[in-house]
Parts: sequence; structure tokens; C-alpha cells
Amino acid sequence: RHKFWETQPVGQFKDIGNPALPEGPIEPPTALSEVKQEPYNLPNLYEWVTCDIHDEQMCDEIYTLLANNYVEDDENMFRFNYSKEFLRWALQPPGYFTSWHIGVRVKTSKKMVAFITGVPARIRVRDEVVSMAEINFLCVHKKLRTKRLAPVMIKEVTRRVHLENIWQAAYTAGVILPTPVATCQYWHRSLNPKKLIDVGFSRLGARMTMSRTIKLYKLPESTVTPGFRKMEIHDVPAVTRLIRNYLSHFIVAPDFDENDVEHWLLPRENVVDSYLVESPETHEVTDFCSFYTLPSSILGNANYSNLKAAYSFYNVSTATPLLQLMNDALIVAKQKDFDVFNALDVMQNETFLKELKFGPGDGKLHYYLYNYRVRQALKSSELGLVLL
Ligand code: MYA
Ligand code: JJ1
Repeated sequence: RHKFWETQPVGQFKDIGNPALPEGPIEPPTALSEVKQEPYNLPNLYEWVTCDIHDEQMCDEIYTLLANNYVEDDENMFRFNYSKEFLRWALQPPGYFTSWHIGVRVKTSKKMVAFITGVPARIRVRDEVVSMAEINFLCVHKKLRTKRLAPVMIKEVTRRVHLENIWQAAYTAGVILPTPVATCQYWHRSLNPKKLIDVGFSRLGARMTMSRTIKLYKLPESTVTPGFRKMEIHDVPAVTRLIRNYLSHFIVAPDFDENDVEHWLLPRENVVDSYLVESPETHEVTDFCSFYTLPSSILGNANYSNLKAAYSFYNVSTATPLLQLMNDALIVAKQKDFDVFNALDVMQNETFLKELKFGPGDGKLHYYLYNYRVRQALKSSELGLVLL
């Protein structure tokens, strides 16, 4: 049934529940000299291109490919519209490899028609920290679908990851593949309910009017937690300690150091927002919350073309109740004119979703590891990892 995935070192459906299979790498690393030195063959009309994301024109081409061909919801009403600044951020974390940013062009016209990326990350699975690639932005132009281009893209990124002596990967997808480490539910908190209903993102509830709905989702004008403020560069050491300690409680989580925290969590306008609570008495950093900006194009609506969505990223509470911290996150997202605040049911998010009036979406997100078996699928609350 999965002609490609059956050939890959991933957990297979037939092996689910087999106690004889050990947790950990499925196949051992090979000598670097045994890694294929030449790129995989593409169909003759196409060529590989390594994408220099600093190149403004290259960045434009990638942006346009994704804006027109990347992930849509199941009814094709919305399509992710990652911004160029976001893509530059997502693709250049500490230690990134340009060779892992891979495009495919039509030889004659040079048009970019496919893309896949990896970035390096240290990911802990139980008590092992594993060097991995995080694979994202796999995209094949709509006109070239179902021609088995995706398996070639995946094999090529795998080869280039192997050349850096890295043998495992983590990725997420909306589709079921062999075999999820965990399956998460998307939840949505309306900030601008009128627009969400107008564009078909949500519906007026039973026995609800528009004005009752607007009132239901109203939020305070300003945040309530004393000492709640934007994260700054000098906070990196304290935030790193806070996050490392928090993430140690989950079965799968990134192993962030200060460089990672500076890259992934220091605020960047229209890309990532981070807030913390600095105790007014002790000046200790006790709590942290963050979200990233990922708008979606609205397909075929006469009045609106863009949906401004915030996605919950990493949140840590030690002194402020998580519920109150996340309510403050909703308030700042509303101040910044987001239409909706999205979250997965990972980490301790289930403890605030219902109370803060998030509702379950129609989308699920499956998490996967490449060449690393976990004995049993995890609960979403056992995941401490959020990919972009
Ligand atoms: S998830 C986001 C994926 N992108 C989209 O959904 C955008 C819109 N869709 C498209 O662009 C295309 O439909 C894509 C498939 C490109 C997705 N992950 O070429 P095909 C398998 C993995 O004929 P197309 C993200 O970015 C499918 O089961 N495999 O199909 C993370 C079938 O294999 P099999 C997928 O529709 C990506 C084969 O591809 C996915 O034209 C992680 C069919 O190929 C998917 N999302 O193109 C990638 N969708 O027959 C894996 C379909 O066996 C990384 N397929 O069922 C693995 C780790 C690599 C590094 C390892 C290092 C050590
Ligand atoms: O955004 C999503 N669904 C929305 C819109 C649905 C439109 C019709 N299909 C949704 N809205 C309901 C909101 C409502 C607000 C008030 C309270 C009740 C709920 O459910 C979904 C997630 O739910 N998103 C997608 O389907 C996009 C794709 C998700 C898979 C992503 C794969 C990512 C690739 C990783 O690299």
C-alpha cells in the first residue's frame, strides 16, 4: 500500500505492538564514504538547485511556490502563506546547512516546481539526545502531483543529511504515513469571530447570534499578569533554564541551548512573539509564552484574502497559572490584530484549551521520526516538540 514508505527505515504498520522490536535506531549509520556521492536522478526535464535563502530572488521563488502550492485544509478553503521573513527564520537556525534547502527547477524555463528542506536539531527521545534533521516544506507544484516526485525529494534530502553524518529525522504531516509517533488535534480560539464566520473558517453556533458570538469571544484590552513583558536578548539565559527544565518532562522534546533559544524564541516582528513574566519582587523569570505568525490565504472569498493566525509555540508556567498566562497571550494576539489563535494538544495545552474557549478543528497533525523506533505511540501530551 505504501510502495515508497515500505522501503524506508521507519516504523511499519505490521510491526505495531511487536514487543521484540527494540526502541532506538532502526538501521545503523554507514561509513560516510558509502553514502551516495551524486544526487538522485530526476525526470529529464528537471534539475536540482541548492537554495541560497539569502538571495532575495531565490527567496521570492520559494515563497511563490509555497504560496500557490503548499498545504490546504481538507475543503481547499485556506492555504498556508508563510512569509519570506518567516522562511528565512525557519531555515537558518544555528548550524544550518545550505545543502539541505533543496529546490527542483524545470531545466528550460528555470521555473521552481518543487521544494524540501531540512534543518539540524538535537531532539531528546526519553533519555537519549539524538542529532536529527527536522524536515519541512515538502512541496510539489500542483501540476506535477502523483508522479512520484516526492519520494525522490525525500531520498535526496536524506542523502544530504547523511553526508553531514546525521541519521535520524523528525517531521509532521497532515496525512497518515508509516507510522505516527503521536497524533495531535488542532484547536482554534476565535479572536475576530465575525471575519472567521464570514470567510467560512468557523460557523455561527446553534442558538447563537453574531452579537452573542462577538461577546462570547471578547477579551480584556490589556494583559493582567503583573511583570508580563516582551522577551529581550538579556533574558536568553533565564528563558533557556526555564524551558530546558520544562521540556525535560516530555518524552520527545528539543534539547535547546542558549543559541537555539536566541534563534527560536527571541521576538522577530511578524514571525515570532515571546513574552515572559518577570517577578516584580525578585526579578526572576518565572513564566514564558510564545507564538509564531503563519497567515493563510483565503481561497475564493470576495471580501477577504488573508487570515492572520497565531500558532502557540513553547509555553512554560511556574508561578503564573498556565490558564492566566495563555489568556494574556490571547490578549496580546488580539492587540496585534490576529484573527485566530491556534494550538495543538501537545505538552500541557489540554489544561487551558476548553476553558479559554478554543474549539477542536477539523485538522489533525501526525508526528513522525525517521530511522528511530518508539515502542508505543505516545499521547499528544507526552510531546514537547512544536515544528513550524
Ligand atoms: S508535510 C507537508 C507536505 N506538503 C504538502 O502537503 C503540500 C501540498 N502537497 C504536495 O505538495 C504534494 O502532495 C506532496 C506529495 C509533495 C506532499 N510526507 O510525488 P508523489 C508520500 C511524506 O506521487 P504527490 C512536510 O513538509 C505518499 O505516501 N510522504 O505524491 C513534512 C506516497 O508514498 P507511498 C508523503 O502528492 C515532509 C508518495 O509520497 C507526504 O505528488 C516529511 C507519493 O509521492 C508527506 N506529506 O507529492 C517528508 N505526502 O506510496 C519525509 C505524500 O509510500 C521526511 N507522501 O505511500 C523523511 C525524513 C527524511 C530525512 C532523513 C534523514 C536521516
Ligand atoms: O484550520 C483548520 N481548520 C479550520 C478551518 C476549516 C475550514 C473547512 N475545512 C477549522 N475551523 C473551525 C474553527 C472553530 C472556531 C470556533 C470553535 C470551534 C472551531 O477547523 C485545520 C486545523 O484544524 N487546518 C488544516 O486543515 C490545515 C492543514 C493541517 C495539517 C498541516 C500539515 C502541516 C505540515 C507540517 O510541516
